[in-house]
This record gives sequence, C-alpha cells and structure tokens, in this order.
Amino acid sequence: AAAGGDRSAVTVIGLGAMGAALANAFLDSGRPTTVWNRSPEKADGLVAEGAVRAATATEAVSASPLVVVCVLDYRAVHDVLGPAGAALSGRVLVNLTNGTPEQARRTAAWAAERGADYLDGGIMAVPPMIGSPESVLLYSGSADAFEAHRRTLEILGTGRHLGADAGLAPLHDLAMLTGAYGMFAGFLQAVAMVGTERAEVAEFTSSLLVPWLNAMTTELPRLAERVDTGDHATDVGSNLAMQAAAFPNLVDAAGAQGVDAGLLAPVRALLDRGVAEGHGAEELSSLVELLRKPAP
Ligand code: FVH
Repeated sequence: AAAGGDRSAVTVIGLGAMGAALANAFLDSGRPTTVWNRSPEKADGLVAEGAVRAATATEAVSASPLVVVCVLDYRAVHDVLGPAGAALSGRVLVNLTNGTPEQARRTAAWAAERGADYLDGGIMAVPPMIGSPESVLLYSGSADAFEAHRRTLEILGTGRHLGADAGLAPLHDLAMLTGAYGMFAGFLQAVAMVGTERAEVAEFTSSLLVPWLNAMTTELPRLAERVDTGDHATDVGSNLAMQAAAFPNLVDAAGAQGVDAGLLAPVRALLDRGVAEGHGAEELSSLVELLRKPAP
C-alpha cells in the first residue's frame, strides 16, 4: 500500500503501557502491525490479536515503511535502534519517547545520517485515551513524512505538526507537562492542607476545587496576551503587590496545620522578587519576564 494509505503497515517498538496502547490502536483499525519489545512476553497479547512478532529490532524496522518507537527514554531509543540503524534507510521513524528538544534534534541528525525521515512526537494523553480524538499528539520534524503518514498517525489521536525543527514537539510537550505539574502540585498542596480538617478530600475537590481551577483557567488566555504584548498593566484589580502580601498566609497556614509548605516557597520568592524589582502594580503575567531573566 502507499505510505499513509488505509492499509499501510506499521511497526511499533516498545510495548510498555504506552507502546502497547499505540500498537492496539493500529491493530484495531486494521493496520498490519509488527511489534518488538526488549522483554518479548509483552508482545503476547498483541500477537494473539493479530500483530506480527519480530525476532529483533532490526527485523521490526525492516517490516514497515513507518516505524514508531515509544520506550522509556532516549538512551533506550538508541540502545534499541543503534544495531538497526542501516535498516532505517528509506523509512520514516516516529519517536514518541519523552525527551528534551536537544535529544530530539540529535536523534533527527542521527536518523538523517542513516537515510531515514524523522518525526519527533509528544503524546498529550494517557494510554486509555489513545485512539480517541481527545488524545493529542504533537509532531515536529519532516513535514513531508507527517503528510505522507498523517492518516496512519491520526489513528492514535489528533495530530498537530509544529514545524520542521524536531525539537519543537518536545519543547511544547514539556511546556504543557509543566503546566499540568503546576496544577497537580497545587492540588496536592490543597488537599494535604484541607485534609487536616476533613475526613475526606473528594467532596472538597469536586464541589469546590475543580470549579475554582476551571474558573482560573479562563484567565490564562488574557494573561498570555499580556505576555505577548509586554503590557502587564492590571485591569482586574489583582496586582502583584496584593498577591505578594497575601501569599505568606498560604505558607503560614500550611505550616500551622503541620503541612510542608516547600512547594509554595519558590512561588513566594518569585512574587517577592517581582515586587522588589518594581512590578508591584502589574499583573501576574509580568513574572514571565523575571523567569526569562533568572535571578543571579
Ligand atoms: N504512560 C503515560 O501515561 C505517558 C503518557 C505520555 C507519554 N509517556 C512517555 O511514553 C514513553 C513510554 O512510556 P510507557 O508508559 O510505555 O513506559 P513503561 O510502561 O515504563 O515502558 C517502558 C518501555 O521502555 C522499554 N525500555 C526501557 N529501557 C529500555 C532499554 N534500555 N532498552 C530497550 N527497551 C527499554 C521497556 O522495555 P521492557 O522493560 O518491557 O523490556 C518498555 O517497553 C516514555 O517516554 C513516557 O515518558 C507515557
């Protein structure tokens, strides 16, 4: 079949929680799917569903025009693909392993030396979401390879190609994970604190915390516009000086409840620095300028 056509074959290397979900999605949509994993028994369920088990990573690479790799880290990518390098020639390698922009760029150069087109990818989903439109996958690298295999890649979820620089997908992936970890850190701190006075935190989370966080996320596009324009004049009456004055209460109350306030310390320090450097009358968005100019 033509690359990207309805029946074009695909290889999946790495069958951990995510790799197995990727292979399952290809199989469910009827694609001839070859799989390989360092621990071969992880392929058993997929083989029972119709996948072809490759004996080696090189055999797996050789089986399909499109090779998807999803292993723990980039060291594992190179452990697995190092011996298979020559077999990559003329194929498209899609690396969905989490890593840094620099690792992606180096791997793109490594793939190019072996005659392969390269796409780096960031999966913005957990394994059960794979195959649904809510699963978003960020790609960067060869635009031609993305277009050629778009229909196959969109089996996994909604695909977004961000540009020719292979580092762009991991940059955006890590930025989005940073946002998510900020939210999770806030959740952990909030329930640790309120849980000192409540028998459970589930009702607090669903009836109070989640609606509050949802309301706060509606502020983000407005703050992002401030970042883009560099105009941080406040129009909502929540300037940095007010926030810096109130923030110690979060720290003190946590401490008084016997809860570690360590997660809050860097935010407090950043607010204080914003005020000290003359941004007290401005919006929270002005702190981005400070983050881009780390304190000495
Ligand atoms: N699971 C998730 O929720 C997230 C969602 C977003 C994307 N991440 C990234 O996806 C990569 C794979 O994650 P995973 O969830 O599949 O991870 P594990 O279940 O721990 O499976 C790890 C696989 O990597 C293989 N592996 C590890 N080291 C080596 C190596 N040196 N040589 C060859 N293979 C290696 C491992 O093989 P085995 O232990 O079964 O033999 C698994 O196949 C990851 O980058 C996430 O950040 C997932």
